[in-house]
Amino acid sequence: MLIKVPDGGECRESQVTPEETYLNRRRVLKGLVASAAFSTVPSLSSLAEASRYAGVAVAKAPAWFDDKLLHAQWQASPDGESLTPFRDATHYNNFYEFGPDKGDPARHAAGMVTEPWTVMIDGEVERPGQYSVEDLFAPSRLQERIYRLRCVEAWPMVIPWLGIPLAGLIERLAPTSAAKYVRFETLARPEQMPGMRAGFSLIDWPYVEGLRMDEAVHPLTLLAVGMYGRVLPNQNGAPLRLVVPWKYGFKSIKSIVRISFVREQPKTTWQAMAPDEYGFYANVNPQVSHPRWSQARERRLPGSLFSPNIRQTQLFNGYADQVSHLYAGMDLARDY
Ligand SMILES: Nc1nc2c(c(=O)[nH]1)N[C@H]1C(S)=C(S)[C@@H](COP(=O)(O)O)O[C@H]1N2
Ligand SMILES: [Mo]
Repeated sequence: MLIKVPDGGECRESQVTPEETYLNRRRVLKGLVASAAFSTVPSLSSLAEASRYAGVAVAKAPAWFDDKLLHAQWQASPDGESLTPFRDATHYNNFYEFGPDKGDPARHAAGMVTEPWTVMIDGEVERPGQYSVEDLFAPSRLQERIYRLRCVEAWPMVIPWLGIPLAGLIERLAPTSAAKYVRFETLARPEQMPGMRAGFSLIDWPYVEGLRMDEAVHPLTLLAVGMYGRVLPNQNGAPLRLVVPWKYGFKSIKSIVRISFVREQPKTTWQAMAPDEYGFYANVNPQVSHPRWSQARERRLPGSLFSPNIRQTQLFNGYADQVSHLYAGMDLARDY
C-alpha cells in the first residue's frame, strides 16, 4: 500500500542532519526507483547510519526482530524527508513512568526489562489471551513508516518507525461486534520506573490510552517495534508502542502490556488528569488551543540548531486527506 509522505515543509534535511549524512542519503535515495513506495533494502547507507548513531548506545535486538528486519519493507523517501536526528528522538522524550524531565527516559529506561514481554488481549474479542510480542508479530512483515509526531507541547519530530498496521493484528484477534473502542495499557512496574515512585506524581498509573475502532483500524495506525532501522529503544516505548500520527503524541502509548476491546470510550490518562486540557480524540488542530497555549504554530527541535524554526501547525498533523472522513459531522472544537 502506498503511504503518503507528507511534505517536509521548509525545514530541509540539510538543516537537521550533518551535511555528510545528508549528501550520502540523497545519493542513496537517488538510486532508488522513484515510483516505488517501498524498497526491500534499507534506504540508508551504513555510513549514514553510523554517523546518525554517533554517541548513542543501541540496545541489542531480540533474535525475532533481527529476523524480521531481513524482510522489512523500507519506505523510500525520494524527496529526502527531514528526519529528526536519532540522538534527539532518543534523548528528548516524554515517558512519565521514568520521570517528568525530557532527559529522564534516556537516563532511566535502560532499567526496564523488556524480555520476555507478553501482551494481554481481552474484552470483546474472539481470541483473547496472553501473547508474546513475537507471536503477535509473527505473521506480518515489518514496514517502515516515516511519520510526523506532534507533541501537544507544540514540538514536532519526524521519525522513521518500523512496525505493522494495527488493523492487521485486530483482524486476526477478531473483535466481536460489541467492541466499539480499543483500550491500551502501559507496563506499570515501579521498581524499574522511578517516575512512578515519585511522591509528587499526579498520574494514576498505569498509563492508559484509547482509540475508536475505526481509528484503530485506519491504515496509518501503527504498532511499532523499531525506529531508524533498529529495535525500539526503551525510552521510546520498547518493545511495542502505538503510533497515531494525526493525533497529539500522548495518544501514542508506549511499552504496551494490555490491549482490550471495549464497549465504552475508555478513560485515558491525560483526560482523567486534566479534562479541560486534554480530550479523548486529541486530533492535531491549529484552531483548537490548549487552554494555556496556542496550537497554531509549532517549533521544531532542537531549537538551538536553527533559529527560529517555527511553522504553522497542520490540521490532523498533515494527514487530513487520509483521516478527516473519520470525523465528518463532528464538532472538532467540542470533541477535542
Ligand atoms: N506510557 C507512556 N506513553 C507515552 C507517554 C508517557 O508518558 N507514558 N508520553 C506520550 C507523549 S506526551 C509523547 S509526545 C510521546 C513521545 O514519544 P517519543 O518519546 O518516542 O518521541 O509518547 C507518548 N506515550
Ligand atoms: Mo506529548
